[in-house]
Amino acid sequence: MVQTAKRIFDYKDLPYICLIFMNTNFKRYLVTAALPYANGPVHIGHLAGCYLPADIYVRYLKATGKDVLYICGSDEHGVPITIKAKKEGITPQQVVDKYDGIMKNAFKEFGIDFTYYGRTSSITHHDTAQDFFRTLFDKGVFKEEITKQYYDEEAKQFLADRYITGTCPRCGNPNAYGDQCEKCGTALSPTDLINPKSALSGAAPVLKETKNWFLPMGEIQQSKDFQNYIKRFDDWKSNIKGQCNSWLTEGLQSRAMTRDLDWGVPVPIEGADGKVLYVWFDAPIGYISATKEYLNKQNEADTWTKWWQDDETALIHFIGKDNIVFHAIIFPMMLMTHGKFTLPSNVPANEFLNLEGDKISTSRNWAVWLHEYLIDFPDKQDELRYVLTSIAPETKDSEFTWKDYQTRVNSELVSIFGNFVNRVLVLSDKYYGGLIPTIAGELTDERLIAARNLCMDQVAKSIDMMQKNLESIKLRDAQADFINIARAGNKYLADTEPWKLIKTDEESVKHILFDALQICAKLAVAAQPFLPHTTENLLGMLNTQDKNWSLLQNETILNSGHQLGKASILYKQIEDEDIAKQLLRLEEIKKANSQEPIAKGITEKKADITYEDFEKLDLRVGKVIEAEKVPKADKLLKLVVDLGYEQRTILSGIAEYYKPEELVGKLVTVVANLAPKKIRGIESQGMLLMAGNDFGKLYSVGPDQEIEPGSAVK
Ligand code: B3M
Ligand code: ZN
Repeated sequence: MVQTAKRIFDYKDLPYICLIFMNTNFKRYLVTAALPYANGPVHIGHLAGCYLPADIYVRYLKATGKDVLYICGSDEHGVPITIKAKKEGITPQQVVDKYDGIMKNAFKEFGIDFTYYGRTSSITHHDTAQDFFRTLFDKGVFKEEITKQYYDEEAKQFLADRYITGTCPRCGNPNAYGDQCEKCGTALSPTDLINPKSALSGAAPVLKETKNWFLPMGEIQQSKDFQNYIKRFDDWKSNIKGQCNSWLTEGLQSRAMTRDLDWGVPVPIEGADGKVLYVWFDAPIGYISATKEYLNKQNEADTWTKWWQDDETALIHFIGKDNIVFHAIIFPMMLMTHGKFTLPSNVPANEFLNLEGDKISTSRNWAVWLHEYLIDFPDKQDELRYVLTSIAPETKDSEFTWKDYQTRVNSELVSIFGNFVNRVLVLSDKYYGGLIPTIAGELTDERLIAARNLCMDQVAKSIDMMQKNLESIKLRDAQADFINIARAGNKYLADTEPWKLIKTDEESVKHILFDALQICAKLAVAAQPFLPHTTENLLGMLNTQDKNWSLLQNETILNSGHQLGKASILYKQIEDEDIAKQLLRLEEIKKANSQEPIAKGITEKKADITYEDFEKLDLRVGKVIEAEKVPKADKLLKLVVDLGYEQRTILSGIAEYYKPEELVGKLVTVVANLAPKKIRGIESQGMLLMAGNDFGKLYSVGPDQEIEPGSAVK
């Protein structure tokens, strides 16, 4: 009997069941957005992925009077930073100092209203991350393991996966990374690579034993605490649930929480010299350290536990889909094994945003950068917020195109929202000198009553739906509901035509404009999560400050006799030229990219030949003594090559890769017995051997020592 009861209802489940049940009734909300790597500027994909949705949600919570912290910061560790430093020829510290400021500023410009934006290079963070590690270490959570890792003997360094390149065993791409082949998408480990090479020195790395500390994820997966925790997934978006469940079904593997690197938070235990915490161990702890830092500055240092270690806090992580496993599984395991922490109540992850038919890519510069957008559209932050929310990749990847941006701004923000507000304010100014009209009694005309009822009904329904969608973090739908409020207002005006009615029925016009002004006031309130700059503008035009969310339930927000402010245009049209300019920019980037090798791979293998086949070739060392461009042939150079026993004229298709003067004096390899061939009227008497794939640069192949021209190559 007891057994049966236990199976149906376990008391230990109680807190989790209640959490789901009370999802909207937490005492406080700790909202985080993924800490971006401080290794580059911010683009629209970042914004749409998590910073904007989290901001909308936070602004909504705040408007409803909730106790909220919105925490973010720069992720300043990990290989992405050291790679960038190497590329720019500066130190990792210089990289993070440079980009931390740039990122912070871009977020601010777009109204991303973090309560606090921290940095993982801060002392508080180092201390917090080290304490966290030590606690887990002391509790015996980690498993010590000795594994073999690639080591660069020249650079005297263990190599992170990204620092090893080699040939992909699957597709033959010679530039695959130690963690992934970007050509065929296969996930790899460094030892899978054929002919591995160190990206630091170019040397072949050797395998060397090293000790690291692993989080035994497979074991933790079996624990009662974890099994209880994952019940929460049922309430989460299906893309997250799906990804997590597939990881869990496969069974989780232990993962090293320390790395042999010199950039990061040093591992705070003995025998760990030269090792740092795995960036995915320290980065999420960044949320905790940023919270602490913020509260320290508020002189409330000891209240951080209230935010992190109290079950009445809703911990909500906004992230992009590539970060799901870290936030939904690994970080919760860390929090859980530490023992005191509250676990995430939701992890709303977005899918990816593409740009004009292609994946956004920093390395290919295929992006709309926020700092560049601001140069071309200096006062159109809300327009971008609006479009990115309209196309938010909430359930699947979505696409930003400039044409669509123009259409959405012009036909929704300008024609519906902006136009409605403008008509109402201009008419009120014209008829009532900018005062909210005083109305007596009710409308009497049946037609007007019907139009009014329809409008009021739609406004109320849209507000109701918007609220529900905001609660369940369906922000794209919520914003559509918001625009529907303006749409209903616009229809009311179109149905009643106050600008005509004024000639015959002044009293009814007062009613209509009174109603319309209340809708404007509601729009100002309702816009605040989505379009914060607009809310401030509109509140100014309405000459009011009050934007508390509860006003949306009031029938009247602005009373008769209230003096309105000065009307101005909320949004301007996006012109065709504006869009053409952006498209041209992308076109140029595409062109520049197509000149580089697009896909990196090796030229196909050929069938075997016999030695006799090979022996037929008369290969000789030659010395280039003259070189010039062939007129009207972009790719051809005309060379005179000395073979010792004679001079030959040879045409070679290498003009894109070599300037004529670079070749003069060079020793090359010539196929000397290739039958002569006329090209562009010139007889080419042989061929130069070149190394390269079917695309990209060609390199001439010659002896690596000075040797007589005419020497045989065999
Ligand atoms: N910096 C990865 C990223 O930017 C990583 C997120 C950390 S969140 C704790 O996608
Ligand atoms: Zn591959």
